[in-house]
Amino acid sequence: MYTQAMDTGPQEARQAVRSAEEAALETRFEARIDEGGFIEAKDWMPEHYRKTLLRQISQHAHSEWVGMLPEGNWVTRAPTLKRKCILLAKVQDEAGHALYLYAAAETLGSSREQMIDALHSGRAKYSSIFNYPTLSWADVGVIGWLVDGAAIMNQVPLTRCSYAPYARAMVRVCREESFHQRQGFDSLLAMMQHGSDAQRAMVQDAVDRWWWPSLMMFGPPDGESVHGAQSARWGIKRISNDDLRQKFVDACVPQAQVLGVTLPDAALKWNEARGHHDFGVIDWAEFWRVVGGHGECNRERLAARVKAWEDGAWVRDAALAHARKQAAREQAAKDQAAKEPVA
Ligand code: FAQ
Repeated sequence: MYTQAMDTGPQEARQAVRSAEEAALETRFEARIDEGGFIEAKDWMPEHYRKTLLRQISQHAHSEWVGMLPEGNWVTRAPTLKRKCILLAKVQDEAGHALYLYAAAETLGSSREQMIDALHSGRAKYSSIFNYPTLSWADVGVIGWLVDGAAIMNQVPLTRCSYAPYARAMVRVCREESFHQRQGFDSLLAMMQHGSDAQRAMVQDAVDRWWWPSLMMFGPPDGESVHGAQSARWGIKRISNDDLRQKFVDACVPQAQVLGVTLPDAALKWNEARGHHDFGVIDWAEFWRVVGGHGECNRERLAARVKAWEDGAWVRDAALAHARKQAAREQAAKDQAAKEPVA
């Protein structure tokens, strides 16, 4: 094959040599994936692998970024100073997660501006869960318990993702998410054990509204997951959408018992033969409606993000102007030092 290519024109010959080189690189890449190794930002990778990661990591970053809004809504209305401090720290953590993830996505060749523009123009996705409203203080606890709980279930396997910058970001994110999950559970437990009947009813109402959307966070059923099989083959996703969802349901049932809340699913019951809980049918039409931009809060969430970005333009401009001045001062000092005679 190589010799045949050499017989053709110079352009085709170059292409054939390049593709022979690429084939060798691809073989090395596949071998590294097969042995469970990691790919670093500067390593060669197939274009489809790069694009898949960029899609998933930027969506993940957008989710953390938009995910600050539903809880941020309650910072000024937290019931005690302690809960307000915890909530402020949590919302700041989510901003930090978005920043690690945008930085990881940037290693794949997209700029922060391009990603933000894709989010603001509605071209990029973010998790469906953040398009539901936070109607009461109990929603904040339930987000910690269920939403952060689902996020951890999904993200712990991502600490072993084949793309090393994403895997490393996930280690820190998961540590913080597990703290978030526990603060949510603790807040709900306080209301359930020491609260009034009205507060207990408020917790149950929040659980009723957030349970099914939390199950949707894991994505469509495996049979309809467009990217699932290829991402599993590349070691990006280590556990499938349905298997993660099942693990989440199994973990939540005993936690709900400790809290004293009822999960809103009449079909939920232990299946001895499977060693798992059976659960009811998810409303996938609702999921796709929300993903498609028609959830209760899609418009409000995007408008809030765009406004924050526009309102913050002067801060970015000031930071850039400061950096430019600093660099000019450092350069002037270096130039001056170069001019001074050596003693
Ligand atoms: N919402 O073929 P698959 C958090 C899309 S962070 C919206 O199965 P894939 C922290 C999917 O993108 C929560 N869209 O896709 C926090 C694809 O569309 P595309 C976010 C969804 O990528 C807590 C199409 O459906 N976590 O909560 C959703 O293999 C509290 C077909 O789906 C992550 O992003 C959805 N729920 O698997 C913050 C984790 N599900 O791209 C604040 C990383 C699916 O072709 C407060 N991401 N889609 O246009 C992942 O693990 C994966 O991307 C999945 C989807 C599992 C989400």
